[in-house]
Amino acid sequence: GRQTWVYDADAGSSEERARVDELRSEFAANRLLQKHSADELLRLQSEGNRRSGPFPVNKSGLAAGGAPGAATVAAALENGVSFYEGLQADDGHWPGDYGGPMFLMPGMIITLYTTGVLDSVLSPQHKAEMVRYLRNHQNADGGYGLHIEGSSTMFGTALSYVALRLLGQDPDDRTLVAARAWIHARGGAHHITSWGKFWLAVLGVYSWQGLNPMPPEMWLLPYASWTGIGWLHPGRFWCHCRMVYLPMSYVYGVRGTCKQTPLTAALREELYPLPYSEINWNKARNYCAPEDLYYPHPIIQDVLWWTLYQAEPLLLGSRLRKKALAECLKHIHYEDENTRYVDIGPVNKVINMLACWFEDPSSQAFKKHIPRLFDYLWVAEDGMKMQGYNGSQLWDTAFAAQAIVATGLVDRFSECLKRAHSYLEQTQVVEEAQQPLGEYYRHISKGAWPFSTRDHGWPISDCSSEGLKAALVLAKLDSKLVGPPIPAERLYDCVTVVLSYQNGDGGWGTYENKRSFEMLEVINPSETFGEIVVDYNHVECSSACITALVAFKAAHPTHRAAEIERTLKRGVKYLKSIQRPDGSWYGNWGVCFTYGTWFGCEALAAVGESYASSASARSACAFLLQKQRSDGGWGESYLSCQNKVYSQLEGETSHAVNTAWALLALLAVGYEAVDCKPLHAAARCLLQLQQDSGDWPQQHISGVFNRNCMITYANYRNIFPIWALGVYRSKVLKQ
Ligand code: LAN
Repeated sequence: GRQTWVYDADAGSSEERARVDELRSEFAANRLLQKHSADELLRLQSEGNRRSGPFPVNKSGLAAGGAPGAATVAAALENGVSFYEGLQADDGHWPGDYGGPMFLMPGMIITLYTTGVLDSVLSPQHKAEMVRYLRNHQNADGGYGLHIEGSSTMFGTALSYVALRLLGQDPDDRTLVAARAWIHARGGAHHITSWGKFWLAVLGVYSWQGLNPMPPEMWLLPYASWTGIGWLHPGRFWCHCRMVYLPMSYVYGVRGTCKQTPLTAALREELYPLPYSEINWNKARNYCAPEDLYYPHPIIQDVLWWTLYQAEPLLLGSRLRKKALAECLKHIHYEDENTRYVDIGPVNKVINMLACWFEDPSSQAFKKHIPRLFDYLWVAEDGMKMQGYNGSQLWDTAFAAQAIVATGLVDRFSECLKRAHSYLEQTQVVEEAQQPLGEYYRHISKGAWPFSTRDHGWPISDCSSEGLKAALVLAKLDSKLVGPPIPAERLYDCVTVVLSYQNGDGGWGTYENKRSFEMLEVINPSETFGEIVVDYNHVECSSACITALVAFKAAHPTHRAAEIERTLKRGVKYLKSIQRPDGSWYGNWGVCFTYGTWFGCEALAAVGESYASSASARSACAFLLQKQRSDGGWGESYLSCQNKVYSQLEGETSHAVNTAWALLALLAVGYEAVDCKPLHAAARCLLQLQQDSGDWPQQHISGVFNRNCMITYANYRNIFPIWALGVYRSKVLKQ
């Protein structure tokens, strides 16, 4: 599943190279347009694709009411899967763009610059593609968002500015002049969020005095809850929060700083409208540009950080500090070794690397980090970006396999399914992380599926569940066609993991059980991310685990039957308890109510509830139908995620992925028994949006994390329309 990019000047034919250039310029030209008119972009994109489409589908008659012709749907599916099969890698997964956040690549570039390896690690082509990306994603006002679709923030702008400068761009360049003006108009780069302050301090263009403390000593607190203070132990944090603050507190604890260079000296002047020496660092600790503020610090934080700020001079260089730093390093090395230096995510990946270098610049650990940086890079028509993970390989493959099976075209696409099956088999985690797990605050992993690759290996509740469902669905098919099933013992291990993830209240979180309580969110200092301190329950994770256990029970009715039964009862009760009064579920990891409601409906359906039998299903349908648009589709804006209120996409065109989720949800609870008209309209909308190549257009961003940051799931545009049309064909057209 590993994806890396190497530049090859001779790759492809001259026509292909010309086409690549054409796509890039099209993207760059449309970029600003997109900011103003998404519909226009879509039109251009589909025109571009139409030109090269090999399988024109007859779309006549689609505009009329009623069911689309069975032959049209069949052709669209054949075409859609055939195109998508062409994107599959030899090892069976589907590579895809997992970019979106704008704050990741600058951290990597600052790390490479600080450790002195920027020029030896990144080729000139890597750098050129990164610059292309940063130019493409500048907003019309000169700033940069937190993510590619967001309005400008200080976090995005100051870090992108620094990245462009470290990549060799001139301060008089138009892009940089505009970005600098944006920064200065808002007081200067010291108004950046706390994570931004950290990166600027590492680079030596911001004072460590201007940071709220991140004392590594927190790792020396007792863990036990009866001590009271134990509730604050990082071992209880959501793993992503814990793993980011771990190396951050190490680097903070040693004040790891880049040596001064002419470039960093210049940046000290460029980033602020006032002289560097006149900045009041103590005050700057709590500055945050209003554009960036999503979760303002509660007063209790200001008190806490003030107290720790007073204590910091005593701790710096003390014996206690030494002990705390050693404890941090122990956990950093454990994480590196257990993920083969991929690390859990893009943020701790580069800060761990930095910590290893500050510990010992000639260490093996630092060297081992380098090749794994490339796992996070992705090049597309908009240039090179750092992704939100080392890819979404397993997640996409598990969905894709389920989607393709749902089309009924198993014989036709058996080779494709066989490869996907093999990827599932090879990616299941078969060994525990190094023992003792408890000492490293790790949950069990044996039997789980990760989000990306086996090398990464962190277990996740819903990835395990989707992996399990895909494995079960493939195991039902002829193994001569789709390859041998994964042995039952390994599925049992997965069930153990899925069961272990259920929390006391019946719900499921992401990587671990809930180890503390919601109120601890008051110490979330990140300003721009919501709900990072606790591993909360989610409708997606809960639904995925419920549906997986139901599927497993059907295939293996005697294995842990009573336990599974009890788990399901509690799970469904929990799920209903978080359904909103309007019938929807809030989606945490996709946009947004359409995504959450799809998961909610699938879980209801799995335990036998339908429109006819369940009030919960009826209100979910009512919610969805009320949001259906005049073109028959759904189009939800990412603003739903941050505001937690349903928000329609602007423009007339619906979103293929939202439409597919809504259609799948309605079909799951049997809405076809009530009224087929809205379902026909949704199917027509998906057919209408499909390009002649069989692809669907890449529309607005579909993924999200921590309420406020969006993330691209490029594979969704193929997987979900295929899946929804497949189920539509079998349930409604009865084909
Ligand atoms: C992911 C990616 C996968 C995602 C799903 C499996 C889809 C979801 O159902 C559960 C949550 C999970 C595992 C998830 C959590 C947050 C992640 C890890 C990410 C969105 C990928 C990147 C993001 C991570 C937190 C980014 C770094 C930023 C921080 C605030 C630490």
